[in-house]
Amino acid sequence: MTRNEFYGEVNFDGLIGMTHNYGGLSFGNIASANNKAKPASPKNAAKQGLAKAWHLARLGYKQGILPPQERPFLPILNKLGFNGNNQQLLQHAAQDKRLLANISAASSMWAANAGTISPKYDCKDNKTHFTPANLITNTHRALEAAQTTKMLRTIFCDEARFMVHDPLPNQSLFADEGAANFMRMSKSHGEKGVEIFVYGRDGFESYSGKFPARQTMQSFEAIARNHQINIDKTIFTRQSKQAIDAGAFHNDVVASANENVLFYHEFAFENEEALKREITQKCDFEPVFIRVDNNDVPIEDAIKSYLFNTQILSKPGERMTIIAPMECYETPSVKKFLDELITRNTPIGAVEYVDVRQSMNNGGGPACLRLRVIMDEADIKSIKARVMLDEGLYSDLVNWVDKYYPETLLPEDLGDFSLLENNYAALDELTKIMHLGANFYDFQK
Ligand code: SUG
Repeated sequence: MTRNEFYGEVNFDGLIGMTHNYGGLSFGNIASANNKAKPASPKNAAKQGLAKAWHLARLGYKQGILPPQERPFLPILNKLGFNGNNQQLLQHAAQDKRLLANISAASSMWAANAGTISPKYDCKDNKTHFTPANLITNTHRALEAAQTTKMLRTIFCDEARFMVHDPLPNQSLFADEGAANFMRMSKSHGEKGVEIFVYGRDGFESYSGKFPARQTMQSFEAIARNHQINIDKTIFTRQSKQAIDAGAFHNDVVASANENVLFYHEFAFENEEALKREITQKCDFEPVFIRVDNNDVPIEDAIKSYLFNTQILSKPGERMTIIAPMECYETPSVKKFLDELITRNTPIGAVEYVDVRQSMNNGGGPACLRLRVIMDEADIKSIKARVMLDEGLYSDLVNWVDKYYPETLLPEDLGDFSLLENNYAALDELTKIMHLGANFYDFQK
């Protein structure tokens, strides 16, 4: 690799699907519960997501896009004993609004939950390993795993470079939510790193909390083994129950890492000091800990604003930039913290605010919307699908959204057969725009 070739982080954002709505489906996710049944705007949602991705691409960061899934997802209904043509199947599902909502969620937009990824620099066989998340804690999310696996294998198709595993077994012991509970620290992205797996519960214990702990220790141990990463450079640490009970259903709601920086709320981990010691011992560089005290930013403000669901981005020769949702700008304690942070002597030197409100209202911030993959130029060139965001793809996708997406959507609209037909037509066209091949979606078979 020559020095002027790119190697570093590529952010793949989930393109928001046209059934985006507020279903109130995620127990323990406060925004999802608070916005249940409010009108959503799929068109605005998709455009906000694309605008965020395009903004980052224009700032000079490598940016990719991941296609949405087909929803409402009818194939599951056959397995549940319903019969008939598509229209009849949808009518059956519409008899039970809860079932309809679960098979209709556009939740694959939150690409941080697509899977856990170990960059090749950490893996024995020098391949980048992916484990798609089984997402079994929530029905609407568990439906994503099969298509996510297919999508990752379609995009990261070069088997000499990428290894896409099957999701872990669908058992509570192996409950897995992917990169939302994973952090990696390294001197720079394109070097060996320390992988930090943050679990919410030990799957063999009985867990009782106000809200579910979605990730088990056993799932992450299995992933670390499958990815063949060096155990001396691996850390397993427990998310605090206090954080989960406050609404941090994923670790990326209270902590985030980028290269040598760990940015976290003081209540994020069960044992902060032990974690810091282990990081210091396992990193072959000086880690920087940016701890946010509850006195400065109460955990409720952190969760409401998604201060830690910001994207911390690196560019060679520059201080890091934080991409924060507008809600951080509007939450006084958080705005004050960020204003001060960039004046302090830390690697973070700038903040940019983006509007992803439609997603935020379902508990998905800027960092939830993206899957981080460390790649070099040759890895990127090996991708055959048209997923790397440039001006041409951005404008094709915006036009596509304008052509098909509804302005507003309520949960009760999901049973409308014309919405399903429109979605199939849209996704059919999308597979051509993004060069995803024939039969990418079940309905195309
Ligand atoms: O799994 N919300 C998602 C939000 C995921 C956020 N991702 C990360 N933190 N990385 C979830 O709870 C709500 C859907 C609804 O209620 O309609 C939802 O699935």
